[in-house]
Amino acid sequence: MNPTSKSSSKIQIIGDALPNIPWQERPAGDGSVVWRYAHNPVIKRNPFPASNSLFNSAVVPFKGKFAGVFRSDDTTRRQALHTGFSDDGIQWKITPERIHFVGGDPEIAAWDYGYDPRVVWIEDRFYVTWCNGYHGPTIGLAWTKDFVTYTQMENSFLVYNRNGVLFPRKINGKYYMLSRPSDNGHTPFGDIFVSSSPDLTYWGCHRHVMARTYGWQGTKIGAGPIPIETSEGWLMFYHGVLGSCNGFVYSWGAALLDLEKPWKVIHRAKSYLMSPQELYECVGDVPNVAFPCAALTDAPTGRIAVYYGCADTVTGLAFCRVEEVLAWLKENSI
Ligand code: BMA
Repeated sequence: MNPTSKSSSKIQIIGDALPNIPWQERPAGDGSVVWRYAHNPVIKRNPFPASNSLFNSAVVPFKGKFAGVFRSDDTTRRQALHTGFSDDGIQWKITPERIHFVGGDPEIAAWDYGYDPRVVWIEDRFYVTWCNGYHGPTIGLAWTKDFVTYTQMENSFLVYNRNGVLFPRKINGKYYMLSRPSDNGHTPFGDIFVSSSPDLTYWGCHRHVMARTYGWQGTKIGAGPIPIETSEGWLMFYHGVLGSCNGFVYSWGAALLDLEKPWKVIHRAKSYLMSPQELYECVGDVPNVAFPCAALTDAPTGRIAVYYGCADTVTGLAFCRVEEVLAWLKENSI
């Protein structure tokens, strides 16, 4: 594939236009499917004094601009979620006070820790999922309309679980969520599953989606940004973890899931799309981590901007085009 050639393919993103998507063209001579923002990291580690690190965060279009939920580990190294706003998706104002969820059943609402948020618009509001501490990590769920008040709902699953990622619409009348059952530590295993729910409270019909395999995705895998609906299936970016002699290495790749039965994998990447190679991805609090949690899309042009955590310290931005990712996926499928 020549990634710089204009594709005549009919692959389309099903979604809204986002003409102000943060964007840079692929640098001349760069043959990679995904390319990095030239001024990464787009968000540095300490946008407010008590922040030790700012990474693995979720952004969405909001009122013609952008908003998001951000993971900041503070200088006591507790993990919390913060709101942020931006005019352009590049310069962010992050609220120093952490999000205080309201409305949750007191039995589950006591705050322990929260990290790795995802945010999605479904029907009439934004939903936030995150890794929520409740006798160990599970999937927390809340909704907001204004990024000021966040109403907490029931935790979606039993402990231990991470990487809960909602689909952006109901499928055949049910909500769907990807997740990665795990353990209470730095889990040395993990496959992606999908569950469905009539009401976002009661989850069932759990189906296996993909297993860890080898190499960059040999130890565990987990869904990344909200899946992107395309004319050919759900485009799911996901992280894969390699166990090296010196610890875990987090890269990310892509898969295409069936639109009606999202546990059916149509294509799955053999090789990674991005591995930690830049200094800010390799050096930080946790070396060698590239961990995507959000993607903005501009449907008419097929442009995609991915936000990813770098070395559990800062936030990076990368770009790709849907028709090129899918062409690459078809050629590089397991
Ligand atoms: C996972 C989570 C992620 C983190 C990753 C690499 O278990 O804690 O937030 O990015 O490990 O350290």
